[in-house]
Amino acid sequence: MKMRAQLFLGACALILAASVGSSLAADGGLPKLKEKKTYKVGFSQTESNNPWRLAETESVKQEAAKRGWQLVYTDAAGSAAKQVADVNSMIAQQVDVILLAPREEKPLVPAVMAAKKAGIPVILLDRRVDPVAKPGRDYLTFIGSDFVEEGKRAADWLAKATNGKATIIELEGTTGSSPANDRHAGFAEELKKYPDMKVVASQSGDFARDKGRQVAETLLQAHPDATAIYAHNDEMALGAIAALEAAGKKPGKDVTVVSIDGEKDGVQAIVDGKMGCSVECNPRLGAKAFAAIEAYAKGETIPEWIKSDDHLFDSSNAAANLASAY
Ligand code: GYE
Repeated sequence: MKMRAQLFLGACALILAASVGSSLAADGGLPKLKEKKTYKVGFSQTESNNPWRLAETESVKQEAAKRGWQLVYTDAAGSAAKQVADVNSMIAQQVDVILLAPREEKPLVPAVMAAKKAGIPVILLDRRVDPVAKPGRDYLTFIGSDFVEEGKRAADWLAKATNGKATIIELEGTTGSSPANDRHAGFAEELKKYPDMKVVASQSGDFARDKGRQVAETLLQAHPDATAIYAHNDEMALGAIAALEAAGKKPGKDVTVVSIDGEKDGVQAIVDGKMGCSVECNPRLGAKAFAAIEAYAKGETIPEWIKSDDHLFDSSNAAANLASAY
């Protein structure tokens, strides 16, 4: 009986191995990548509605052109369902590697698994997927910033600027995305150190400027006593600044605005005294991604997380950084 069960399991494993791509590792681990002169790389972008996304896409396209590698580019236009379809189409086109900027944590797990099953290594670019999928096993690595740390740095900056006293409105990023989850968690965690700082309302503005403006408008009406706004990105912070001005308040004086990214309009708002600080989140990840592909094909060990080294912009350095911002 035991023997039969073993035979059955062995046969199942064989059928499974035969049905997936030849480059899938025998141990069920990461697909391998052969060393070649050029690669066909898929890049699945999540949306293109803000300067951060455009700067990221530009850095990927530039690096592909520089190396003479083929790029298959898709834009999911803010839809997780379209993004899953985009990845499936890249699998059908037999790309060598997939760079995936996943819109949300959970809905993109099946896309990662489908690529793995097809023998195509995946690199997560700028956002993570749900931790059921593991780096080094289901995908190669995550390249991007520490979002929990970004939230903490924003909280610490605000604590200093307000002497630890603030009534805060929080504008969250895309619901279910890793930067929104982690920036919320990091900020909340750090706030425990400051008993007189309180978030009185927190709502998603989907990382978009106009949505941020609309949500800020509603929340400011409900909480006219707010003294600070924490936005998960500059686009929403700029929307909030417009909402503050429309409500007859002075951003930077009546209400302190703190944010994340460091895009050009954000840095300009700091120069203008309307935004207090923006914790940098570097979108120029293309060169790192292509270097990781090359190293992996050579058989080098790739770290599970290739972390960005991010700065912080405030009135002390904004003017000096304006020219290099995107
Ligand atoms: O902060 C935001 C963008 O995923 C880290 O997404 C990225 C975030 C970035 O739309 O502006």
